[in-house]
Formats: sequence, C-alpha cells, structure tokens
Amino acid sequence: MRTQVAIIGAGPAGLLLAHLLARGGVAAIVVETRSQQYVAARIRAGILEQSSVSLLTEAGLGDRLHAQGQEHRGIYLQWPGQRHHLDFMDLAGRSVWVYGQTEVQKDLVAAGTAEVIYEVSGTALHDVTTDRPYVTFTESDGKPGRIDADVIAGCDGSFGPSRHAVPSRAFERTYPYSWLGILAEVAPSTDELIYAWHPGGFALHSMRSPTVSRLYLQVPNGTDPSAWSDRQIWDELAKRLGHGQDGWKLTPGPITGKSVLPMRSYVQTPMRHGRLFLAGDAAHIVPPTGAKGLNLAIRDVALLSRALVALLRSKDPRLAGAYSDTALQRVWRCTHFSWWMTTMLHTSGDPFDAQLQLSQLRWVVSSRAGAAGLAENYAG
Ligand code: RFL
Ligand code: PHB
Repeated sequence: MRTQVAIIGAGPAGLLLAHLLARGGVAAIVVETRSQQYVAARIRAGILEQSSVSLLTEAGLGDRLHAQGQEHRGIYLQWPGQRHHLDFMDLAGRSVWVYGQTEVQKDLVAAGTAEVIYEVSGTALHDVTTDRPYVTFTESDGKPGRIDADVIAGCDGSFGPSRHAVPSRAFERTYPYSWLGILAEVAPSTDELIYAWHPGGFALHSMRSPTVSRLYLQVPNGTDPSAWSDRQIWDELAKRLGHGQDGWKLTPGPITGKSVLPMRSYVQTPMRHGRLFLAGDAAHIVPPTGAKGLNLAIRDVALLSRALVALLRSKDPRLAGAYSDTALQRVWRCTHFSWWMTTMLHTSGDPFDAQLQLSQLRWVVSSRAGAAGLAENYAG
C-alpha cells in the first residue's frame, strides 16, 4: 500500500490527525493493534479545554459535543472545612467542557474520514531518516502488511514502538501514588468538578453526563482495585469530599467500572526524527490532575496536520521544521501545570509538605492572581 502519511495508532491523536489531513487534502492510512470496539470503549479523559472544543468544532466534529457535552464555568477547590469556586470565565474568559474521550473517539469513527486497519501486530518502522519511510505489520488474518509513505506519524501512545525510533532525551518524574478511579451510574452530586485536598489523600469528583459520575481517590502505588469494596470506596470518597460539610451530600450509586491509574510525567525531546513525527502520549505523559493529556494530544495533531499539509502539498518544510520546538513549548507548560496541581493536592504523609500545600491552596483561592494563574492553565 502507498499513502502520504502512515499513522501508527487509532487513539484520539491518530484518528484526529487522519481527519485533519483528509480535510487538508492529504491521504493517510492508520494501523492499530486493538479492535475498533476496544479503542472506542476505553474510559479515559473527560475534560476538553476551550481550544480543543473550538478545534473539534471547526473540524466538523462539534455537533454531538455541543448537544451532549456540558459546559462548565470552573471548578471547586477544597480542603477540610472549606470549598471555593474558581470561575474560569470570570478569571480567564474561557470555559471547559465535560465530554468523554470515548465520545470524541466515537465522533471521529462516525466521521468516517480515516482509513484504519485494526488488529494488526508486530508494527515496525523503517527508513525514517529517508524520504521513503515505511511501516510493516501483520494483519489480523496473518497476512504481512506494508505501507509506504512520505511521512510516518507516531500516535501510538506510551507503549507503542514509535518513540523508540527517535534518538532522543527523555525527562521523567514518577509519583509515589496512583488514582483509584470509578465510573458510577448515579447523577453527579455536584454541578462542577471538585478537587479535594484531604489529610487522608486527594479525591476528585468528576462526571460524564447528568446520570454518570466519575470519581477518583489517591491510593498507594501497586493498589489492587479489587482490594477496595464498593462500600469502602464510597465511604472514603464521602470522607475526603466532605459529605456533611455545609449540608453537602455525596450520593452513592452502582459502580460500573473500577481501575487503578499510575501517575507519571514524561517528556521526550525532540518530537521528530527525519520523516517520523511523534504526537500525543507517544511523546509525553502528564499525570491526570490537570486534565491535560487528551488536550495536549489534540493540540499536537492540530499543529502537525498544518505542518504536514504545508510539507506535502506546498513543499514548504518550515512548519514541519518548527513542529517539535513549537509543540514542546506547550507540552512543558502543561507538564509544569500538571506537576503543580498534582503536588499541591496529593498528600505525601510529610506534615511540613501538608502545611505548604494548605498555604498554597489558601493563596490560590484568595488571590486573584493565584486563581487566574490556575484558570488560565486549566482552561487552556
Ligand atoms: P492513546 O489514546 O494511548 O492511543 C494510542 C493508540 O495506539 C495504539 N498502539 C498501536 N497501534 C499500532 N501498532 C502498535 N505497535 C501500537 N501500540 C499502541 C494503541 O492501541 C492506542 O489505540 O494515545 P493518544 O491518541 O496520544 O491520546 C492520548 C490520551 O489517550 C491520553 O493522554 C489520556 O487519555 C490520558 N489519560 C487521562 N487523561 C486525562 O486527562 N484524564 C483521565 O482521566 C485520563 N485517564 C489516561 C487515563 C490514560 C490512560 N493510559 C494511557 C494508561 C487513563 C488511562 C488508563
Ligand atoms: C475525568 O473526568 O476523568 C477527569 C477529570 C479531570 C481530571 C482528571 C480526570 O483532572
């Protein structure tokens, strides 16, 4: 097979890149190890920042988002005895939207613009420093496959082969805690997300729709999700989120999904090697506290699609040459913000750290500059 851009990975980065390239008149083929159903059902991110919503809307992918997504003006930040609302519209002139990654993925599949070969194995990249790179793989029926292209886009997440094909420097931070996340068939007990500092550990009340809640608890690394009964999870969430505080109640409901998510910051530089370009989780991972992972992936492919259209249609290499440096500026901003939110809100067991965190939280909610800094970063 021959195409202009061979894309590895049909997550949000890969499918959106194929969609934007098609709109720009550039052909692409995507290869993906998992099935279409598996990719569409993976429960991951839930918050889109304003710039992601604008980009998806301009790309013709905004109909369901605007009909079913929930626009939020801000978030609540809290610690025992205190809950404060940060109004992003007022502080930064921007809002955020609750719309699950699964929904973005469904919209991309429904658009039907991407040609995807699902359930491949043994994906390998070849000759990436030449003008004729190619990708080989084995199709689900055992037949060998090969895509010859002008460019390869590595959108294969943190476990894919693309990042290993870039001789690069990696910057990394691991954290001594994970998140236990649940999905529950119950109306959210809050109108906007609650980020809670608590001496027993961080908790987050998020949501997916008016009838589905998504909640998280800070837990030690290596926690087995089945070690927590549903009852224990709801009790711990109630404690950390302040059930009873000023009359607020957390309503429990049936838990339909439970998983543990490790926390990591990772940035690989550069994001390009010859004719191979990395985008999304293939190049960087952020801990989910700042809700940035999916938004960064969307931002990368917005830049990359413009660069590849210029390179392949107008033979103009300038944007492609600038891609890695331009993308990394925003990657590092989000890496810092995600690290800052994470270290401000997760307890380490050290009483000195706890006092610094509480002091910082008081400053963020009481200083317009502090609140605006958080709002500008969170809302994108
Ligand atoms: P994805 O979504 O991981 O997609 C990469 C795709 O590449 C495929 N792949 C291959 N295909 C072909 N050949 C190979 N050898 C391949 N190896 C892998 C994979 O099957 C997959 O389909 O990366 P992408 O597109 O860059 O999108 C990034 C986002 O998915 C990610 O940043 C966020 O979901 C991060 N994230 C979360 N972010 C949040 O803001 N809030 C969350 O609650 C949240 N939860 C999560 C998450 C990431 C998770 N992962 C990756 C472990 C929960 C999890 C479990
Ligand atoms: C989610 O809804 O999954 C979510 C929301 C905000 C975050 C992280 C995850 O910071």
